[in-house]
Amino acid sequence: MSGKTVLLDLKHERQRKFELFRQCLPDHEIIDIETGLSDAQRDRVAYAAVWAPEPGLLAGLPSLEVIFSSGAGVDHVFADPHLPDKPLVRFVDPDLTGRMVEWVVLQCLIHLRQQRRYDASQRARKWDEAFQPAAHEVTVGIMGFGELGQAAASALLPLGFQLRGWSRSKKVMEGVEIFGGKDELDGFLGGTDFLVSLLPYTTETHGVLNRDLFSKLRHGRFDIGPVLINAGRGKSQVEEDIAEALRDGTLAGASLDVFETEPLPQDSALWDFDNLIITPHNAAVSDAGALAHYVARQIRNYEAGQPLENVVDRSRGY
Ligand code: NDP
Ligand code: OXD
Repeated sequence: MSGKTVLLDLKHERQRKFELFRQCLPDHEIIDIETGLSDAQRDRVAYAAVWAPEPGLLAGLPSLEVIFSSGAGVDHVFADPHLPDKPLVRFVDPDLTGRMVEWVVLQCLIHLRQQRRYDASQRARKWDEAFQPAAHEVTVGIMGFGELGQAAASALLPLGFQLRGWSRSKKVMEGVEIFGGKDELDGFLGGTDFLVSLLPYTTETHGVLNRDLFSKLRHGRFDIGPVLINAGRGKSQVEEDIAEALRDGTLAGASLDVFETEPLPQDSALWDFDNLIITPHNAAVSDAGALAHYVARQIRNYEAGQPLENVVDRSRGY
């Protein structure tokens, strides 16, 4: 074995991921943190592929050159207060993007077509004809208009939804009304019926999905809105506010894939709402094969002297 050492600290399917990394990088030494790390191995780790590394683990690797996040988000890596100043590469991949698009489109359609209501009516053997707006009458506003937000918009547009996107810097996409920065947030919210959040978690996005923000969404047009759909990060939402907003009608419905505390505690009030759809932070899982191929490709390019892709800008925090 001539190549450098790759340390894996990944959640789920560890053995499968270990085998896939070995297949994709046959010349490199692959070590899974679970099987233990000798001092000699620790000294030669050049690359680490991690989800939420133990604080201090990465700082204790003297030969570390590059850190790979196994997710698109990097907040769980930044949670390490001793994170060494090495390039941090996030996971940007068509498989992951496709999964997120599936989830967002599904949630928008469930709320548009009032599926939860019809499920309940069916259980009650009730013929329940409700007023049904069409997609073109509903505006989906996407907060966090990056890789995933733009891909979701591209899939929602052909269904007829009206689309708007909000991000820090203004983007350009045909058919999408674009908003940027704090100054344009209220304008963005005021015309939004379904709010989709695909924001990363940073100090700036902490708790942004709160009561005050929900009250600024467009109200009074249809019974089906406004709706909150969040697959960004749980700590960007205030769950007490979501529960209260669902109770008093400030929100007509919600779909949440991410939570302040994961797994969502048994005693959370969120479990009890009929029009709140809960999924267990699996809107877009990182496929083991896609991840191994992605990291291997980046390592091969890096070792051939080419620049790394999708390196996180630490000053932005995402
Ligand atoms: P990107 O970095 O491509 O996009 C992030 C977007 O958020 C950008 O448009 C960025 O603005 C915007 N943004 C960041 N901070 C702010 C802010 N303070 N105010 C306004 N806009 C802001 O990331 P991805 O699209 O690849 O991923 C987004 C997030 O999705 C991840 O960070 C992760 O948390 C979550 N995720 C969840 C998964 C799940 O299964 N639930 C799976 C994968 C990802 P700008 O364009 O100007 O930089
Ligand atoms: C991610 C995630 O960030 O799965 O990729 O949440």
